[in-house]
Amino acid sequence: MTDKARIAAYSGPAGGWGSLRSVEERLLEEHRLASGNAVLLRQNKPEGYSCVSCSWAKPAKPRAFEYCENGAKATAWEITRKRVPRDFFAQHSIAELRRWSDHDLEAAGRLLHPMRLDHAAGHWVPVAWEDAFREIGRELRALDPRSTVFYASGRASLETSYMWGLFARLYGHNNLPDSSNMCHESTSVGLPESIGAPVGTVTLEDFAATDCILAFGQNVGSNSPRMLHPLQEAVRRGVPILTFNPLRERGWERFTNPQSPREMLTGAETRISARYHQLRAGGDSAAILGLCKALLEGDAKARAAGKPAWIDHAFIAEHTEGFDAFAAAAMGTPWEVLEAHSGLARTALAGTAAIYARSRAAIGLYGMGLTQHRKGVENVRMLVNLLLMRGNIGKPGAGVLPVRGHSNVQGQRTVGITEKPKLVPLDTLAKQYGFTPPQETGMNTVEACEGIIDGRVRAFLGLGGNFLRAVPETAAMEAAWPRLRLTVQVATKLNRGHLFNGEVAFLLPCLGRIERDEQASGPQFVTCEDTMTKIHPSHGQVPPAGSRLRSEPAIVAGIAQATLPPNPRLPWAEWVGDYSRVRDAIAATYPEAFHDFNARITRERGFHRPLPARQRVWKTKSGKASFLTPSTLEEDPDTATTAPEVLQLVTLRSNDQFNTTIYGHGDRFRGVHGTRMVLFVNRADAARLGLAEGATVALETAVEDGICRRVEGFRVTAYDIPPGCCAAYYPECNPLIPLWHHAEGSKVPAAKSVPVRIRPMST
Ligand SMILES: Nc1nc2c(c(=O)[nH]1)N[C@H]1C(S)=C(S)[C@@H](COP(=O)(O)OP(=O)(O)OC[C@H]3O[C@@H](n4cnc5c(=O)[nH]c(N)nc54)[C@H](O)[C@@H]3O)O[C@H]1N2
Ligand SMILES: Nc1nc2c(c(=O)[nH]1)N[C@H]1C(S)=C(S)[C@@H](COP(=O)(O)OP(=O)(O)OC[C@H]3O[C@@H](n4cnc5c(=O)[nH]c(N)nc54)[C@H](O)[C@@H]3O)O[C@H]1N2
Ligand SMILES: [Mo]
Repeated sequence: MTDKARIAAYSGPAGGWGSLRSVEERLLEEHRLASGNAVLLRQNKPEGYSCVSCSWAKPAKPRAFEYCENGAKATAWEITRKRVPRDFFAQHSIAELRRWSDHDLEAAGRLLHPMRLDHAAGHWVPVAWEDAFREIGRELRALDPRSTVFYASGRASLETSYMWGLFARLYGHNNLPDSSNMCHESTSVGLPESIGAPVGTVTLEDFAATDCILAFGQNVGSNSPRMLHPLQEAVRRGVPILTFNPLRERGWERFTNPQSPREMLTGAETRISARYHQLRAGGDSAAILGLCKALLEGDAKARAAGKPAWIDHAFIAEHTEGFDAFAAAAMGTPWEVLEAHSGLARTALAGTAAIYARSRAAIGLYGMGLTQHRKGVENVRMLVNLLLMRGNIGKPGAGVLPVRGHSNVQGQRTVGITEKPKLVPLDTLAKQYGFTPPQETGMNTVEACEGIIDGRVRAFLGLGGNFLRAVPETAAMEAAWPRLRLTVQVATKLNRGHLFNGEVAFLLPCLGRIERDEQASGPQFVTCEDTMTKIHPSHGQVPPAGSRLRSEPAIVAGIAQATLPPNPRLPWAEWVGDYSRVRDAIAATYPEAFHDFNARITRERGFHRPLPARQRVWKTKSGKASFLTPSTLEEDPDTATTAPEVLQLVTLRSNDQFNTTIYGHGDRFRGVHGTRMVLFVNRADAARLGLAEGATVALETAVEDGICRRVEGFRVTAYDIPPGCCAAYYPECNPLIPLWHHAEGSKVPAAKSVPVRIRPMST
């Protein structure tokens, strides 16, 4: 915590002048104030680049400024003028760098030179690209492929991701965990069971046609600010937005469009949510069951009085199964139980259900507040239940909308980044490349961590990301990591994950998506899929940060060629020379989604991949959309406790970070300046537990498994958060999350409810 640390309630809206100031500060820090603004004009445009921040959809007719505060920060971060010079590591040993903060490591600038770890010297030393590839290939050939893990963070393009997954399978494994395993995997598991599709059904056009929006567990102002534009337009049409979140997030309260001169000059604000429910963390299933119960009760009354039904009975009869059991469970659960688990009053839930019952077409959107729980998969399916009750899937203006994180995280799965072989057309791959793909299910993120801790995993290759910092159980993971034989990290900037390495270790710097990528056939572009299943191109704009950087496809191909026996059906070098050849290969593997890929991406500049659920074709076992009857309303049965001093910790993102990338030490919307070591607690809990405002405390995980998990140095801050919950930032809190505390079915770490005890610290 710095001396400048200050916490004071923020009175401004999301967006507004604070947003413009924040972007300017960031451009200044990266020495990009003049040129940065010009680059930003080409963000999310057909001939421009796709934002490297979140995966929110790009409109067909972009605005002049199709970017937001945090997209601008992500751009500034990538096109920074700061560089890690060749002799940087000779001056800064691994041991020293471990004492640097996450912010300071990345602030060193762009990585420029491939590096090999010199253990004796204790630092990274430059290595030639070809020597690196040769040695990685030699190491991989000596290992059992099934003891290796190829991680991908959700930023890599469709082209790179396809090559990465293919390389893993040719080499002999499906150990392809990705950031999605910590994120929307609860969606990828839950939605297929409910509606027979792993992705959301909403398109941007639906926002223009909807007349009701239900928003669960997502922080729009910080994490997908461009969504505030369609939300603002919806509010102006009188669409009620019904929000469920333990915290009063400013983006769901009010917004001033920083790109509207009128709003900026007059200070006009749009009130976003019509109703704001501050439910208990983990209370969503109970809240949704309450809404459904209120719908059932309202429906019975309305029909008895000869009024229009509250439930779409015809849709339910024709398109769904499991309704009767679900309705019986809702009716059989007493209101007191629903109130206790959700933390919401019956009257509040009934009022919101009545608004929903009057709507014609509703969207249900959500983020990590639903997925990162022990019951994350059930939470997602419960939201679908609520939508199915009124036929809100597969009609204009309606649908389910997981708001994805990384800009191509959804697309990676589409082109084969998954540990589950059943999600990949293995027969097609076998024919296309003349090999026998591995059939065995691979490791996801949690399983890869288990394998690293128990020694089964011998090598870890990371295509971007900051695995070690993003996963739970930091202490055990950092201790186990150096026992790996081989670690390879492909990255743009230095992070803590690069300071823990195997016996043989490489750090390979790559081009970012905003940079021009010249290959043998000329300038290349890549493609990504957004959260609304739209595929679009991204063209690099600025010169590369350094002349020795290689593109991600070139690095993947380099390692693959050095590892695999030659195979004339795998033209790695030609693929690197011309990415349209990779797109041809993707089209051959996935013809339904990607037929005529190159022609369509050039001609139409983007296309939606087909989604049967949008047409009410349900690719589920029963051929119908399926109601889930919840197994329990206990949010986190594996750590349930009644001890009064235990609070449920929610781990949060600030408005000044992108995952483990910390742009600055503050969180404007929550009134935090100059620090990230803040513990938000309910005022009554603070009084009850004897915690003085501003006191410094430690957090300890309240589970009995023989491991002491503790993080120190948080400043107690009374906050508007429901009793029994507290909140602090990710990734600082990751050492507190037990590896086994994850969602049933999807294994997404349950980062939104970690039972903790608060311990005083003498300062
Ligand atoms: N600027 C910026 N943009 C980002 C990112 C970033 O770090 N910075 N990260 C990207 C990535 S990878 C992702 S996955 C997304 C993440 O975006 P979000 O899905 O918004 O994730 P979080 O910031 O973790 O916040 C989740 C929200 O859920 C609420 N919440 C917590 N627990 C519960 C609960 O039990 N129930 C309910 N209903 N709500 C709850 C929190 O108060 C918070 O508002 O954003 C993406 N975009
Ligand atoms: N406690 C807690 N833990 C969480 C979460 C939480 O809410 N709470 N959220 C989870 C979620 S939703 C996610 S998605 C994960 C995120 O996990 P990751 O995706 O693994 O982490 P990031 O912080 O996004 O990765 C940042 C690093 O990516 C590298 N990078 C950036 N751009 C590029 C590029 O173009 N190419 C390459 N090769 N590298 C690049 C940079 O070196 C940078 O340091 O964390 C998860 N962990
Ligand atoms: Mo994410």
